[in-house]
Amino acid sequence: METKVASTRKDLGGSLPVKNVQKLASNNLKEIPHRYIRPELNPDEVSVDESLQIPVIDMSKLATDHVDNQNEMAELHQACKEWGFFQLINHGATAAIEKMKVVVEDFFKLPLEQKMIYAQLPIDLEGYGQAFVISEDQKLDWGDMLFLYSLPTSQRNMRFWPNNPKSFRSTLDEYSTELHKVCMSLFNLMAMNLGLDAKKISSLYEDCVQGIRMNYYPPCLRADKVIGLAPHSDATGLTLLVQVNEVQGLQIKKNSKWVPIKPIPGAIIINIGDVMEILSNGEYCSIEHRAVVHFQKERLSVAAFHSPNICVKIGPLPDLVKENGANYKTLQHEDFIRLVISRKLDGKSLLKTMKISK
Ligand SMILES: O=C(O)CCC(=O)C(=O)O
Repeated sequence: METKVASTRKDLGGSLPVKNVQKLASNNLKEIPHRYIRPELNPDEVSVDESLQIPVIDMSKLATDHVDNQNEMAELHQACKEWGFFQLINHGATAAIEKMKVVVEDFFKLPLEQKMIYAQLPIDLEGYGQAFVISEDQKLDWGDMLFLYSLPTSQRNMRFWPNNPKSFRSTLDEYSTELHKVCMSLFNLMAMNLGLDAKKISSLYEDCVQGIRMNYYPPCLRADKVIGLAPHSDATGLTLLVQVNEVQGLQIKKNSKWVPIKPIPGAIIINIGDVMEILSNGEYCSIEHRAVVHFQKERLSVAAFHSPNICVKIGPLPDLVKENGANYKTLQHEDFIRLVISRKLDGKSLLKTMKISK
């Protein structure tokens, strides 16, 4: 199927340019500029229950011929329904992930002017900069990012793909392929768990849009007052997140508290996005999450977002609309993306817009 992604992507909107945070943080600031200060942050909202952790799913046990297959499939279904997040182990993408971590760290170590070669353009989300800045007085995140569309391959804009470090492009290419494979396998398993034909969901992702967001969060002396990435749910189908260094920072909302996630070395953190919640008519849940920063150490992560083909309408799958009817509206994919890009990151507000009140 031919995709229309690149031809439409440019006029879907972008983000206002803001200061580079890595540079700002390197200035030995005595005071943090007020646009980064978040008065609403409340340490009491962070869970201290160490036993509360997202489920761990073993991909090798999801193989049809594995003795634990049925159990693990049930665990996966439960994780998607109850948590919207899980850690995936034995996924087969370890080599690609390890190489990716190296080039991402090396990229963010480059001098600013070398990174700025790949800076975002005003009407485009791709490139080095920040996303979801829509007004001059909006609070800002304590972090920079490099965002690239990696799939479909025909639509890559190499203008934004760093060739420093030298192996960046080939490494990202391999990473994109390996994570896409994992994602498609998960879609097939999720479809079966939802009582659908195995290919029902993955077929919507033929020539899917994969975007890779590399996050760099500098240390901040007032880490208690700033946020690395504001609370949001992902406007995609599935996100595959890899923590690059050993510094933790991901927190997810559970029972009105922020639960700090402890990544298992080598695991991929998977989360259900808004599109998957909508397709499943609400059976699977997209969970609000945020990234906090460390007061002394930098933190890096890589998120791979997977959205259906741009020709696919975003709405509940007819097979999953039961007697109570559709719980979400159906939109053309491009209209859905426009809605996403025109907003600042704001918890689950996008899903509220899509929900049908009953
Ligand atoms: O850095 C993290 O752990 C979270 C990243 C994330 O949520 C995103 O890039 O959308």
